[in-house]
Amino acid sequence: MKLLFLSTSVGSLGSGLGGGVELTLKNIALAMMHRGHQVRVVAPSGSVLAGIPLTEITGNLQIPAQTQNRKAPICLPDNSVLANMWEYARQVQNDYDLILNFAYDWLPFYLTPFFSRPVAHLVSMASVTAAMDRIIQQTIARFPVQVAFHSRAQAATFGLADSCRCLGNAIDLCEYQFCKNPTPNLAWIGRIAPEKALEDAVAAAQISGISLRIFGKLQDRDYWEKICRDYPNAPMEYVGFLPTHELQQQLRQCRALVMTPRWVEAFGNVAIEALACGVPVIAYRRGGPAEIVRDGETGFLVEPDSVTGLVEAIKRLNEIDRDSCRRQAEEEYSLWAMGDRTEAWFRDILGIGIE
Ligand code: HBI
Repeated sequence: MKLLFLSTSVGSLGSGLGGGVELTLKNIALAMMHRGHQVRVVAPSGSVLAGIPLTEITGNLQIPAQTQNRKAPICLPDNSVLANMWEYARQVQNDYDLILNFAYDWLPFYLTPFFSRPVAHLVSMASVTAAMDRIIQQTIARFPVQVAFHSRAQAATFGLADSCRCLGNAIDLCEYQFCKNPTPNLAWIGRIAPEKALEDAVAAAQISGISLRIFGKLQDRDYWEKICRDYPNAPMEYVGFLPTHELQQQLRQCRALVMTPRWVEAFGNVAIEALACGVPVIAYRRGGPAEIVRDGETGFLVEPDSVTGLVEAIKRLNEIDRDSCRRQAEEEYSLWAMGDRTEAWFRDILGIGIE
């Protein structure tokens, strides 16, 4: 197949502004190319994507949807990079079998029926604004096979859990080394912001008397400083934001990863990064992570917002076999497994069976 991927519109690829979707786009592109399909990625100028054909488009970036309130109107800046990317796609569409959109924006969904080639959408976040909810629901009603999510919990936030196609996600497993004998430390990974509820993990670490190593971008300084004031004696250490190679070197030495999302995570990439290192995951039973962790086998699922539940799970960690964590990552979250799911989706859209 000849595939055209249109990237997120909030930042150039490699800037980190695109968050998880940068990794998702790269991994799906690699998985498709490994299978002999042709891929071209269209992304904002300044993007970097080693080894993958790339067309850079100039223009002004979109406002991140999660900063908008639910009733926010649909907006595009003057000289919108998103509009310019879709004008390019319109011009070249006949050179491709399928166009795949990764942007969480109104325009690509609205344009779906205007294209002569099928436009598919991989939705990267849970419900954030009314305008996006409506256009996603309208698009899936009209093109039921062409919209996919990462998890059922994410689809459920749009009221679409029953009819949704879920792709999960994937990481390049050879970037993650397994560790059999860890230190006693716990890990927490994520943007330090209120919706990630770091304070719950800090409270659980303090009660358990186990050191918590914190990795990720310090997005909300006031929030971080409040945690430091509220838990002055907590056994915690802020390590910072590390690139994948260094992150997994630290993560794999930890006893477990603690995930405390206050909001519905569309998926939870850090959960599969931990499993790939053999690190059990203790997560609130909420959002994407609740569909990843095999409760009692590769980690524990805990009553949402219950610090006591986190503490109880931490006590039970010796029940988990670290080899089964790595095995789950290999079975479900490898590039190959994701390639199977994505290729099957594309074949369904194009109406071609297994050759
Ligand atoms: N907001 N408007 C808009 N468009 C996107 O493509 C977008 C976003 N916010 C976040 C985001 N993409 C990525 O960080 C996803 O990985 C969530």
